[in-house]
Amino acid sequence: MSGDPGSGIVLVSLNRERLPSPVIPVGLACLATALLRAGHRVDVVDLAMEENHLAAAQKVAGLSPAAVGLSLRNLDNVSWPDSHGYLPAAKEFIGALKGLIDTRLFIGGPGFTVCPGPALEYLSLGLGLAGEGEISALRLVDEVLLGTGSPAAIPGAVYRDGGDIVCVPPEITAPAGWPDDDWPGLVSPEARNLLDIEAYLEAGASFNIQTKRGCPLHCTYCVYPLLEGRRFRLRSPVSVVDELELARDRWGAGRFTFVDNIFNLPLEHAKAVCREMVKRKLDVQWETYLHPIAVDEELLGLMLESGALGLEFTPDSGSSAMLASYGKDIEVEHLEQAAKLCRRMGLPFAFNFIFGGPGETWETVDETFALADRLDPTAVLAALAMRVLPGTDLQQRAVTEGVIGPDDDLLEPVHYISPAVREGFEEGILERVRTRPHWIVPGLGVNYSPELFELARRFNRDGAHWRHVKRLRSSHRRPMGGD
Ligand code: B12
Ligand code: SF4
Repeated sequence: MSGDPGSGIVLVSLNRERLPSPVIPVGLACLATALLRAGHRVDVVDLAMEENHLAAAQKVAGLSPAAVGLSLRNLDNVSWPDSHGYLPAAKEFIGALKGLIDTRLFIGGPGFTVCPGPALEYLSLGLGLAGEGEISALRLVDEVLLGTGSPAAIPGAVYRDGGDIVCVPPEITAPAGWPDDDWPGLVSPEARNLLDIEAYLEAGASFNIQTKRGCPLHCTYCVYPLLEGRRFRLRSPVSVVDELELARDRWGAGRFTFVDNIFNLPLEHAKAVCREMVKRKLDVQWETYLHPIAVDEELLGLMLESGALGLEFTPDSGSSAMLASYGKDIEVEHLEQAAKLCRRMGLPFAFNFIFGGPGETWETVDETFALADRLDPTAVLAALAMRVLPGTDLQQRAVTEGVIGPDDDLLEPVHYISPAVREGFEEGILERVRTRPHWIVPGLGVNYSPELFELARRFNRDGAHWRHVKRLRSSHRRPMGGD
């Protein structure tokens, strides 16, 4: 073991994934904001920027931290059939780090929050924090890691008690002493400065900003409301656009993603953010996800005026029966209206579909294809099978149908595929997309590969490759995967 216990906290971003694009570790930066505001010294080691695990572990050890916070964004790529997990690499890094320092480690982040107990166990760690980091992590650092308190009093704490792992339920509260405008989601410039933003932008990342947290809807497979709560908590449009303007001025960021669960709910808040951007005449481009239920001409007009490049809808299906089965609160008519409006206003748009969830049959698959043909989006992004995640209705359904046992911890990816389409599933979808050049199927490698992303970056430095897929496909030798 080496190194004096210093007074600083080192935050480590474990994420090395570069597809569909590298992602600036904004969650870690939120945490850094809170720690810096409370007077802690904070350093960041970002594994996406490091050659290998050992070099990164040595870098952390060299900083002699008082405590090390690990940010686990992704468990796996939620993709089928080409599923791959990120936990083995994280475990390897943690093993290397433990060999170099005896400082206490704690872990958090969305990947951890989805499966806290099993992840703690698998990674052989003793302390974690599920849920939002700003408040609880600060308490964990001050009271437990640098003090003598017990994690039992800290919302979201996950710790070992004898042979058991205890999970204290997370709580959602605003940090004391923060201006209302900054909560939730603010990342201070000092915190972003700890990251190599230039390198991310150079590698094709978009600058990520949150305008709110929460989602009150109940889609059957989705963990977002479990991660962010079911109540919308809105950040002031002025604060959002201040962060955006600063990013443009300080780092030359020109392309942004609003990383809300859904940008346009509540509709008036989305419009207010756009209006603030228009008012400041920011020459920026941006992208986001929209719910088809809350799209009107005024919103699309403001989006265009403020620099939106295009928008993605996530209806998950184009079949009425499947929309109901997925708990989507959407009718086919909402998709029709949204598509019509986008086309009239000249905004590129994509639909995201998930095939194979509960109730899917080849008939409902064909209804979705027929609707997409009729509405003719710029692109379609299709996933096959649904990753079963803890705490969702889908988990219950999978237990009832015997796909998983009631005690399956779901750390290893399990994907639900409706029995009616299971046989010949990949072939059936491949056959249907073969004649549709604007369909992207990541799990089957259709119009989705590092080479294609590289091409998109080289020729169109303005964002998501789906907007260019038709053109890229025709200029690329092997556009269709899975063959
Ligand atoms: C927007 C988004 C994207 C965008 C990102 C765009 C961009 N430029 O940033 C896109 C579409 C590119 C994307 C891609 C992917 N994503 Co995504 N994404 C999200 C989403 C909706 C928001 C993420 C976000 O930025 N949140 C805002 C920040 C502030 O919150 P946060 O990261 O959770 O951080 C907070 C806490 O977690 C905590 N915290 C964070 N770190 C730490 C560390 C410590 C020590 C502590 C104590 C606390 C803590 O404090 C933070 C502040 O409160 C989430 C779902 C969700 N609602 O969280 C999924 C999510 C994070 N994505 C997920 C996945 C899997 C992926 C992909 C692998 C999917 C794929 N195959 O393409 C890729 C990976 C990309 C990559 N390079 O890593 C999963 C991860 C969990 C899992 N199931 O494994 C999620 C949760 C969705 C899901 N389906 O379950 N994603
Ligand atoms: S899929 Fe979207 S709308 Fe549905 S619960 Fe999840 S975040 Fe909310």
